[in-house]
Amino acid sequence: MEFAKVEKVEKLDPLEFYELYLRPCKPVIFKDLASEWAAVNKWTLEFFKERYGHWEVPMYDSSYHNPGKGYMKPVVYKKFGDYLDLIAAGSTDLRFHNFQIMKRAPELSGDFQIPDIMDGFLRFALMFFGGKGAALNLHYDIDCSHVFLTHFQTQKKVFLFSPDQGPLLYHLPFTNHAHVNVLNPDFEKYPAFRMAEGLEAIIEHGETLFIPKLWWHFVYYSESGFSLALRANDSWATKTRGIWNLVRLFTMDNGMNLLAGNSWKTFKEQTAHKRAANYLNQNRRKSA
Ligand SMILES: O=C(O)CCC(=O)C(=O)O
Ligand SMILES: [Fe+2]
Repeated sequence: MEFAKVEKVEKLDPLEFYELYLRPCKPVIFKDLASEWAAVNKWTLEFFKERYGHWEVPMYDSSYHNPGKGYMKPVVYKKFGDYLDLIAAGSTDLRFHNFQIMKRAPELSGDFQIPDIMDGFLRFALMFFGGKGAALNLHYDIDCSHVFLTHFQTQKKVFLFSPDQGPLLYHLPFTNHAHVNVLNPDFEKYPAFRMAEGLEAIIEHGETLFIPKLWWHFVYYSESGFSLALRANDSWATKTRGIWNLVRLFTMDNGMNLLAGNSWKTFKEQTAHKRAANYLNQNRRKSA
């Protein structure tokens, strides 16, 4: 599949950002949004190991969305230091994600700043660690925030799709995710995915990817590394929609997963396939 590259910008002011990217909801990579942050030079795998290596942390892998008891649960707990050694040594599909750093390590908050590129930043920061080759399923962020994802030390790739393409990605109903493997798609199983138009963001050390609200993203750790995600939400309408989504989707999906496991998964997949087929039919009719 061909992916257009997400453009990189420098020295963008808030007005330009608003006009060119925020209002049209268009992804972009800032080369310098984090350039003044102490974290850019200070945060390394060794730094985290020295300070927090003794923590027990939850690990996730590609079975994250398998139905049943393990649905969206950690596969194992590990000493953070051992995990950091593991990713420093090479490939593993284990990830440590959604680590709430302001809560767990508030002293690190001084190492980065809330950007002034737009209003509405939440005082809430998440960190993500992954080993070379690890990937995070196609999903959109359920709280409907815009995400500013700054990557450190290495490179990682994020594949992005606009919100209206959900049916082509086989969006699983009652969830915020989809199971198409963007890097190695099974077109027999997911034929409509051929029509999807994606973007590829290659984020290097110290660069920040802007993921507009509700945009689908598939994260691939081309090298072991870690990122910090800051979130912004400047509208009450989307904030309310985000909270409603969290309650509605999580309660329904988690409840049904526990009650029905595999048959709930099959129902979601069949619905996703029906919606993709309808989408293709409608488009065929339009272009006929
Ligand atoms: O970088 C990652 O591992 C996941 C990032 C992500 O999905 C997010 O910030 O919303
Ligand atoms: Fe995300």
